[in-house]
Amino acid sequence: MKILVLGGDGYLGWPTALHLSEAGHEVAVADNFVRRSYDFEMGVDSLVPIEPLQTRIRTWHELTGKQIGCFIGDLCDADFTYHMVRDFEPEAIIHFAEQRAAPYSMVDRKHAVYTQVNNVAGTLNVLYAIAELNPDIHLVKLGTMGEYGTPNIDIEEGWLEVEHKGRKDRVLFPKRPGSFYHLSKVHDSHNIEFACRIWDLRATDLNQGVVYGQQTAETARDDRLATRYDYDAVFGTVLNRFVIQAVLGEPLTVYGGGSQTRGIIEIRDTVRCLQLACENPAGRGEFRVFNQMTESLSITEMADIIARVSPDPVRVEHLDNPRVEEENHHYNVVHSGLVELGLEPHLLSDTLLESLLHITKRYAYRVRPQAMIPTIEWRRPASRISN
Ligand code: NAD
Ligand code: USQ
Repeated sequence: MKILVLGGDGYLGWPTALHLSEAGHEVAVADNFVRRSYDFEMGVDSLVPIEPLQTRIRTWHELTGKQIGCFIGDLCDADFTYHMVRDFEPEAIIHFAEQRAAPYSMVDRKHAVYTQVNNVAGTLNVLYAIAELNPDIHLVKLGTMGEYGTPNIDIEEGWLEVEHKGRKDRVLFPKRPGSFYHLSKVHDSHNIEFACRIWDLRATDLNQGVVYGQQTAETARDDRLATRYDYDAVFGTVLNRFVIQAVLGEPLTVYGGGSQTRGIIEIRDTVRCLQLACENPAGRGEFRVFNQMTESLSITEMADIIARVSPDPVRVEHLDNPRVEEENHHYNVVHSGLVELGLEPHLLSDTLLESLLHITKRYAYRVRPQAMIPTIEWRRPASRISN
C-alpha cells in the first residue's frame, strides 16, 4: 500500500514509518519540525539523541535499500496539505501530526489556542484534501484514551448503545477530557465522524493510551534511526519518566495519591496497531474507533513495578497533583478491536523495563534534572513552562 505518515519525525511517527516500510509498504513522511522547536522553547532535549529527518531517511536507505518519501510543511497550510496528497496519492493517511502534550496545552491562553488551532485546523485540512482529491483514502487518526476521561461506567470502543425513555440509539461515547489538548482530540473526532457521514469518507480513530518504551525492531538497527525519548515534565510520559528518575536516583514523581488509572501501550504494539489498521481499512462512510491500549495500571502500580525491577533503591515522592483529575475512580475499558485484527500485546514486563533502564543509563549524562519538576498547574490560567 502507499501510506503517508503525517508527523513522521515524531516519537511514534518515525518508528511507524520504518515499520510500514519494513513490511513492504511504500511510505512517505510529512512534518514541519515544530516538535523540535518546543524543545528549544523549553530548553530540553530528547534523552536519546536523534538525527535530522533527512539523515534518518538516508540511513534507512543505506541499510535496507528502501526509500521513504519526505514532505516538509505545516498541515495548517492547506496548499501544502493538498499538494502532498495530490503528489503522493496515498491509499491510507496516518495522522500523528498534532501538539500532543496535555501540560503544554495548559501553560496559558497562548498555548491552549495554539494547540487547538494546530490540531483541529490541521485535521480539517486533511479531511478536505481527502474529500476533494480522493474520498477513497483511509484516514487513520491518532486520538487518545483521555478523550473519555474517567466515567463511572465501562468505556466502550467509541460508540454506546443507549436506551432513553423507551427509545434506543447508537451514539458517540460521551467525552469528559482533562485538558485543552485532550479536548482538541474530541473536536477532531467529532469533525471526522461528521466527514464520514456527509462525504462518505472512511476513517479509523485510534484512542491510544499512554505510550512507553523507546525501541522497535527497526529503530534498534542503528543509532541514527533512534526515536525520541522525553523525560521533561511537559512532554515526558509517566512510565518513561519513572524509568529515567529511577536510573538517576531521583524520586519517582507520583502526582497526588497515585490511584488514578490509565490505559498504557508499548511502542512496539503502537507500530503494529497502525499496520493492522491500515491493512484492514474501515468501510466507506464508516467512522471506526479502536481503543489502542493493552492494559490498565494505576500510577502507584507503575511506580511499584519500576521499583521492583530497578537494581538500585527507588524512592517515591507524592507531589501535590498539578492537574485536575479524579483519583479513585472506575476504569474498565473495552479494547478488543485491534486484538481481533491480530494484535498480540506485549504487556509491561521486567525484560522490557530492563532494556529501557539500559538505554537510559547510556544517556543519563544528558538529563537536566530541573526539567523533571512540574511547573504547569491546571488550576492557574497562566503558568511557567519550565524551571
Ligand atoms: P510527537 O510530538 O513526538 O510527534 C508529532 C509530530 O507531528 C512532531 O514531529 C511534530 O513536529 C509534528 N507536527 C505537529 N503539528 C504539525 C503540523 N501542524 N504540521 C506538520 N507536522 C506537525 O508526538 P507523538 O508522541 O509521536 O504522538 C503522535 C500522535 O499520537 C499525537 O497525535 C498524539 O496525540 C498521539 N498519542 C500519543 C501518545 C503518547 O504517549 N506519546 C499517546 C496517545 C496518543
Ligand atoms: N503522572 C504522574 N507523574 C508524572 C507524570 C504523570 O503521576 O511524573 C500521572 C498524571 O497525573 C496522569 C498520568 O500520569 O494521571 C498520565 O500522565 P502522562 O503525562 O503520562 O500522560 P498524558 O498527559 O495523559 O498524555 C500522554 C501523551 C498524550 C496522550 C495521552 C494518552 O502525552 O499525547 O494522548 O498520554 S491518555 O492518557 O490515555 O489520554
